Amino acid sequence: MKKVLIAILMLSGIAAVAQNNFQSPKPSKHQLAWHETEYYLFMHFGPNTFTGQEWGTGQEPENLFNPAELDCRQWCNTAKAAGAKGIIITAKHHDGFCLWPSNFSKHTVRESKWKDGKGDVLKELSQACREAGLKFGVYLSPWDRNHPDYGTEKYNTVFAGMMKEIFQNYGPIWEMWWDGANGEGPNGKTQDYDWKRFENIVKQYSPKTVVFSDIGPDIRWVGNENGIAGDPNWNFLDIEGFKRGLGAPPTDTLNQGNYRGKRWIPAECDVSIRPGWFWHGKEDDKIKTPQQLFTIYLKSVGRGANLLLNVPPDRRGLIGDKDVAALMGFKKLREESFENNLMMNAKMFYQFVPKDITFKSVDSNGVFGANLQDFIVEFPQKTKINCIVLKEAIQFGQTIRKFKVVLYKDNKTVREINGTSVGRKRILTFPEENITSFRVYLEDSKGSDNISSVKAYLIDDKLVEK
Ligand code: FUL
Repeated sequence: MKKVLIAILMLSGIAAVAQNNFQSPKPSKHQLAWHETEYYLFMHFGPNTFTGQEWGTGQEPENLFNPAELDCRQWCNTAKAAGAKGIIITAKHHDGFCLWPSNFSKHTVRESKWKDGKGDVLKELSQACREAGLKFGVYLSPWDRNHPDYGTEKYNTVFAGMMKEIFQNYGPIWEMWWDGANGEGPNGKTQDYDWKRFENIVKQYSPKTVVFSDIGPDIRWVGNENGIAGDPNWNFLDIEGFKRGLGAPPTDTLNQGNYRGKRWIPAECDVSIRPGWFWHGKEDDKIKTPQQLFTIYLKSVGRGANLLLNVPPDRRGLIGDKDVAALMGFKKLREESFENNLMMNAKMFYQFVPKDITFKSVDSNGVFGANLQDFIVEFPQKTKINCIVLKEAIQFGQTIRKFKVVLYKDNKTVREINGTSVGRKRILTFPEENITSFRVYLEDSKGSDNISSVKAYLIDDKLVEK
């Protein structure tokens, strides 16, 4: 019954709007689940935490690493309370130091005096994440400034072996992060990575893991480290002829994706809560404010991407109070902004043929699962709004290319907003208007496009992007 209804809606939609002939790629099951995680934390932690550097040379003595109060439960409690869905940890940064006692390296926690060489950050964090119901992800830098085999074919076996250890001993691994930075190793040589082999290891040992890199295969870098997705932001990328690292697509392509790209490789926005990726005491007073984080949220999640926010543990092995306070303030702003959906008392009308202005009321609570391409929302009385949140049913692909929102006050247009991509979530903000109704319609459609949800809010004026 429901299927028939949707089919009728889809057919009617074809007549209503201009058509494009784009056959959208679709997300895999694991990518779709990844989209729903929306916001999660990054943690840069290692010798740099103790030296004050951002890129360690790989020559740092292992004993430097000694986080005497390390408590991964505190990290997880913080992430949970912040509303983040998971944690991705730098298991090995460019300095080559492994936060687990890898059999493929002599530069690890085992060689440090921390817990007399018996400590294992990946073990503690993977367990704490499991207990807290958080996803657990691993950043593993291919570039290694310490490993003696770096720059030779042997290093590919080292990297593959490290991945296997991680999958087998600390899984399930939700996301694997391959950094694109790639310089010289300790002997001045660069490495020719065997990416095919690395990809096969994921397929063989952890097929549910989603892999991030400049070119996926599952998730792409957004092209900047400011947490800002493109507008538009297409979930597609063409990767033929491109490589990870130096051969990556141009950053503006990564930022916006390819309009008619052949693969579903959505963007993840990585950004740090502090100027640096690692904890540095001198940056304790440079932590982003809740309001700055909210603006980043609007420009990442609000443009259909995911937000990976870096919150680095300090030398004690704890997340500092000031970072925690900023995270909680950010959570509060999200809650306050989106707790009161003004659509709850509104009436929805949809129309399929623009010339035939006969509307039918379909729903009164403003949230719906049907395919919609053109509809009007009517409030019972004048209502102040400055934010509309649209969602596209991305399990069927991303086909909305162009849309328009028109705000009316007593049948007079007071504002028009033109948009392009919607994707998983599109948060539109605009100066506050006191309106009686608004219309949303797609101007370039394949007929199977669908907005799966619409919500309207009045958020704090200070937070609105004008
Ligand atoms: C970059 C690295 O060089 C930075 O140190 C940091 O890890 C960032 C997330 O990725 O490529």
